[in-house]
Amino acid sequence: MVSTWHCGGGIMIWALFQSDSGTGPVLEMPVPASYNDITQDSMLRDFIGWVWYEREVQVPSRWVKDEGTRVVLRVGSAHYYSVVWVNGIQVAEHEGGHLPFEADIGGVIREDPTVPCRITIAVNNTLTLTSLPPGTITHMNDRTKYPGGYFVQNIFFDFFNYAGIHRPVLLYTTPKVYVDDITVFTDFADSTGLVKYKVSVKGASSANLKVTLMDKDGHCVATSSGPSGVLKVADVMLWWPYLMHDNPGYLYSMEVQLSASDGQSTFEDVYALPVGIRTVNVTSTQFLINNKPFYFHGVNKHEDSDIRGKGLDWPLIVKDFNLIKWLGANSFRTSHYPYAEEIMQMCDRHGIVVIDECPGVGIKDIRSFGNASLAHHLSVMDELVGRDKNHPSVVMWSVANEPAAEMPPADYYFSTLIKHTKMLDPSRPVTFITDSNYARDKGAPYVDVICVNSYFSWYHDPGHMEVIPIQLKTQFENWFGKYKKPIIQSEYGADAVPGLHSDPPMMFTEEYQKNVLQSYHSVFDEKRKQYVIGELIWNFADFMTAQGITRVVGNKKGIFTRQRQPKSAAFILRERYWRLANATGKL
Ligand code: E9O
Repeated sequence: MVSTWHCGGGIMIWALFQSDSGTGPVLEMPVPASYNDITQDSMLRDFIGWVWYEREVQVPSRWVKDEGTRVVLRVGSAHYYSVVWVNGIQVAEHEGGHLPFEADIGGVIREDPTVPCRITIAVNNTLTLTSLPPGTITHMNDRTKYPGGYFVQNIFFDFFNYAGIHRPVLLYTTPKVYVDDITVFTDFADSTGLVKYKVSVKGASSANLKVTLMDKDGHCVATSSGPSGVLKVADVMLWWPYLMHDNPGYLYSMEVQLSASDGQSTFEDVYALPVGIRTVNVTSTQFLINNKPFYFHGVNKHEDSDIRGKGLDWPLIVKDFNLIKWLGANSFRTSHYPYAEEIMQMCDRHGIVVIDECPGVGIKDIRSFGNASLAHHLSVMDELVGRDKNHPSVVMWSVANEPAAEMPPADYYFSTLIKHTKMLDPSRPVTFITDSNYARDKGAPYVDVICVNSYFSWYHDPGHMEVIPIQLKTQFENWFGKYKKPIIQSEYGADAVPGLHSDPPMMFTEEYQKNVLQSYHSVFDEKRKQYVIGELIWNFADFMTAQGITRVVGNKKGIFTRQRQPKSAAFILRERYWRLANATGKL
């Protein structure tokens, strides 16, 4: 949560130092971007370890002079572990690659107002058994095979472990006394909307707070004062998903005005939070938004593109939203880590429903179920819920993807993790995505919705599409029979190299991908009348992976290429999603 943004954004060229001693090559490096694909150097593409970013900025002199101004440095995300210095003084340290962190740097820049502000950010992308995602390092000590000091990073997920400063680095200011955080819970009764809010203030023990809720046209619809309260909205416009209503993604604006005094000076701060009024509930067979059944017909995504890697890129973001709408998709999962806040804000505005996933992907090694891993996972959920709790588009938290959920410690691990997430946010269901066996999955008892990934005729029975109807039906019946909870097919798909064709279809051709999808769809159609509440294709677009014998320059399960051009399967899905949307009808 931040107050007024004063400067920042745009592409910034930073200097990147590559070696421990700081004597390695110094490169120009754009931020935001992964550093891996920017140069022609394969060592930098596959680099594991520390890199240093550095740049000088000139901050406005009134920021330096005015002790009543709080100057904040915010890093949108840096992968994976970061240490930040300003003018050589350490101001922040953060573990985790997909969530923001900040430092109050006012004290440091005031020490010597004559020098420019030098920002240094060291980033290390090494993954360990207790990082999220986890990884291990293998040292290759056989000198007859490998050079001295040779090691490899092992990861238990397939997307490329892009590294660097992936989201904007901003400087902004607030007054010394400021709005630190806002939490809203929304509800409605008949035509009255309810916004229960809580505001936390920092920098003073008390402050006057005025809260105003404005509709889309800027008309005030409710007011309140004080750090908590309930705003009542007559003739409420609810927040509805895309394709469910003529006016999806309706947002009010909740303006919090703070005034405070420390005896000598007065402080004023203002923060405007977009608020969508909606409810989410889960029954044993349905997912309800505003008490109406919602069927997820959507995609799984990645933050991934040519050259930029995982770097935030506005043209790409807007293109992806246009493609999502073209497809008639109403939802996506942030596989397998939190996406940029800019994306979440767009989901709110466009009514795109989100399953918000933390970076708990590839928890496969039993040592990653220990106390240190769990403690870190809990704190990542603190950060994720803290960042995304007010987005109406977020309807469910996913705490992990495809963990080894059949291992004995998974029981305690997931019961603790899910309980903690529900404590942080009692208003949303919680899940994790499983690919384990229904009878042995130790985490499934704790989830609200069963989310299953399966790849029949791909990783299992490759080339045999005829098994799909039988195996998929069995999958659904087993999970529902045991748990009596609604089910989302959270991944399914097949690789297709664009331009490869064969009839009869063969693996890796566009026809094969199309036919796999269609076989799944016929079972979804049967089961969605009962308890299947969603289908998310793997994947929206092709994406880069580590090199390996199962990947031809990346994972090709996209229905769009990495450059966002449609494969044949995209047209199948488009036809289906619009049919599903039209069948339910708008409210
Ligand atoms: C996770 C996703 O990140 N699910 C994978 C996707 C894939 O295409 C990946 O990109 O590989 C599938 C899970 C694979 C299960 C493998 C089972 C192998 C049995 C022989």
